[in-house]
Amino acid sequence: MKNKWKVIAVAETIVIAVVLVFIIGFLMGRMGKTDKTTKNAEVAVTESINETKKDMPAKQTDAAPDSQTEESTQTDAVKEKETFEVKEANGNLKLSFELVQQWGDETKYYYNYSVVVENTGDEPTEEWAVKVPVSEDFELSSYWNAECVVEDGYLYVTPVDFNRVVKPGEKTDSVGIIIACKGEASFEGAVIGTKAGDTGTSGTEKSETKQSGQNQSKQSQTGGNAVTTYQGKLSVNGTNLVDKDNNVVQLRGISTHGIAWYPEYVNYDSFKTLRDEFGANVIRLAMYTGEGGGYCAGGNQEELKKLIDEGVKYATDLSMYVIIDWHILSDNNPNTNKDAAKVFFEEMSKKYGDYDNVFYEICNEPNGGTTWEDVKKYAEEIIPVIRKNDKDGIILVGTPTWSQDVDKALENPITGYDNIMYVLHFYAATHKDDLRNKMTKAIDGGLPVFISEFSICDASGNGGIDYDSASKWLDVINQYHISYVGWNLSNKNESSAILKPSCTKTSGYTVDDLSDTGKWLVETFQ
Ligand code: IDC
Repeated sequence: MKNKWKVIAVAETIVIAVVLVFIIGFLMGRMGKTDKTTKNAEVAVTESINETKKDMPAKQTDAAPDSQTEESTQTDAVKEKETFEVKEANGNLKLSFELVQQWGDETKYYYNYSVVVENTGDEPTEEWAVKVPVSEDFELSSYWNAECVVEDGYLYVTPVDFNRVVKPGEKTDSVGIIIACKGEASFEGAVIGTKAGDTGTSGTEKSETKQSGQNQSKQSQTGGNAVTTYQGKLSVNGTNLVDKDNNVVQLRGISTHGIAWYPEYVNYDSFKTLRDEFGANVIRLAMYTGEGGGYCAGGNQEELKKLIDEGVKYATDLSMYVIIDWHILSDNNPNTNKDAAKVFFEEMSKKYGDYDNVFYEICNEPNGGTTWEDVKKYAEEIIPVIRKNDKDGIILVGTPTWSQDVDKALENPITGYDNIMYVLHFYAATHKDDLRNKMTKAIDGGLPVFISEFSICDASGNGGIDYDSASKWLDVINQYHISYVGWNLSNKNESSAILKPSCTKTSGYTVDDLSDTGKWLVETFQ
């Protein structure tokens, strides 16, 4: 019996062993098969990459060597870099596009490039912006570590926070783009500029860009992003402010308080801080005419003009736009001090007729029953005075009811002159849908509108902030690329002042020094 059980036990062990061998064999077979399939897939990928590479235009990375193993294909593609270099701009910025990888078929090629901005100078670069003319079939597939937008035939690359400052000898950190196009990727004509006002002349490419004619701005362009760096001389095209290549430009900045009352903020470092720390590209120099201490109300005219001259100089040195604001208010009607205005603007335009960055705002806020016809009559006397010396500088014309009645200007605009814009002012806690709609209707009707003053509190310049209304205004402003200037640069104890009352600095402001209005405002510049 004992032996019988032994035999059965041995037989059982054999059966189990056979079954196990079978199972293991089966599994091994499966694994081998899987392995083979993967290998085939890899070969297919490799072939398709090699195939693609063979079809690539000559300028692109050469086909991988035939001997290349499957495993190394992708990595080698990464290693092979083709670099498009843009000549140095601004004396210290070098831009290059380094090919990281490419793939695609006959219909479309994808290219992954690193966008490398290198600072070869001694000063940190505080801002940079890249602009590349692109072909019609160009598509931006994805991007990272920078903001990218394609508009009117150009790809714009601007830094996100951690890439804004490029220290001497350093490069941007991992900015990447994936683009798609039908044939060869090209960065011909790419330019790099800085917020400091370098317009990015990078050798011959710039003039090619200009002649390409790809970038005609539409009459009333909305959506997308406008250029917000310094772009040299501007003009009015349809309802837009544009640069010499017809790119739509949006100015974003801050108005001084009355310079008679707060002259201390008109200094180089102050404007530099607004530009570098907060991203402003325009400063408005508000010179009250009617209020006590104002230009036509007992103010020291020579002192006030000296302040304007200094302000213009600082802004110019900093490549910022600057608005000379004849700040009528309690004097209601611009015709009240028309003669003084003529003399003033004659003098200003003589001095600044050749400047690219100076705007003339000829009447801040007509009010007190002043009609558009009154304003127009005044404007038609002041504009020729300016035009005698400054053929094409931008002139901002205020509108009745504290610069709200742009509809009246649309009904009967000033004719016979270029580069005229009409002013709208708003205070978000007071002015809401009605004024917003009035403004968009006027723009849609063809009126170029400039917001040379606004705040997010009520129309007294004080009171509570209405963030909800403010954000609705901002949406419309950006949609229509309207230039906007926030009231006011001072530490006065009122909600519209951008500095806290406790801040006694007159430059070097930080976010902590800003009032709630100031914080909101500079946030919109970023
Ligand atoms: C306000 C100032 C305030 C000053 C007053 C003088 O914020 O400190 O005492 O002017 O009248 C405007 C004017 C602008 C006003 C501002 C706020 O253009 O001069 O500034 N405001 O009231 N229009 C609508 C509002």
